[in-house]
Amino acid sequence: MKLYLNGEFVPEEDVKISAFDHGFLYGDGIFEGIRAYDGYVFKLEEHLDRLYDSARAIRLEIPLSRDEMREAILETLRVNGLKTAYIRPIVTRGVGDLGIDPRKCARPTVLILVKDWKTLYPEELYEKGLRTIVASTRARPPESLPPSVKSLNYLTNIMAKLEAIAAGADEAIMLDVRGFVAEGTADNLFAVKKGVLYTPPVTTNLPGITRGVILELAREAGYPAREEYFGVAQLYTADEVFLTGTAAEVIPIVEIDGRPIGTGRPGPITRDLRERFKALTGKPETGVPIYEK
Ligand code: PXG
Repeated sequence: MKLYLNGEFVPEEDVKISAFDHGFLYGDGIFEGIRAYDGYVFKLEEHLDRLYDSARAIRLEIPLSRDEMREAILETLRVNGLKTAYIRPIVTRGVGDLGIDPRKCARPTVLILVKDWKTLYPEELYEKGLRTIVASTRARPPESLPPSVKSLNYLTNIMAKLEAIAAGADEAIMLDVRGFVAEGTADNLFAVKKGVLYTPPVTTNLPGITRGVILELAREAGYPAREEYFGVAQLYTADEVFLTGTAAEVIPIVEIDGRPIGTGRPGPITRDLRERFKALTGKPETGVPIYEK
């Protein structure tokens, strides 16, 4: 693959990032995780909105206009002849000095990474569902870095993931500092009880693009959906629980802390929403075309 690096297309093995880049030294930067399906970049405008909002929140000026960024993403896909792919634009504070002072960084680094990924997880995982634990590591409170900033700092989430790995589970569920359910380590969370969907407000988690699509699909399908805080007990006693994210799409959770959720098998509403989600991808109505039609 050729990657976009500061305006040029560079073979991935030749991409060089400075050891003094503050993205590397301090995780000072932001990113997006986007997918293209069958020639259309899914919800590209929503991802661009979030990228530019993340940048603004950390006072990082992306050296490309939004139109230039959109074009750079599409051109990176074209240069590699990709129609179905995973796309990761990354913008760091840039090359600076030792010491965190961002004023030493003259120009942000822009890297657009693409990968030829058709399916990220084996179908079997969706059929079986995930076994999870509730992590003791709490999600970062909005009083420090707001969770809406998709920053290069994932250590809190990685700590939770390590707990899941140590417990022999597939994934961790994170609580906020008050003990309410927040999200997965790289996905938003939904619970279903008596036909109603519940997901925490985005004050404690990333405003996921997939989360937004699922809320819309739920309304269309006639499932009432509520954005409210709930605790671990509501999670244990839910009929269904699932995660949503660009990489995983919609994935069922069948076990939490050794307790089966509902029947212990992926539930009908999770399945229905997954099908409805899949039907939306690769369409001009939900994506930006990579190639002229
Ligand atoms: N919460 C967090 C903390 C995330 O990092 C989501 C929710 C889901 O958002 P979207 O917009 O994707 O529906 C994310 C997603 C990956 C990967 O490649 C994905 C994310 C972060 C790191 C890795 O699986 N972000």
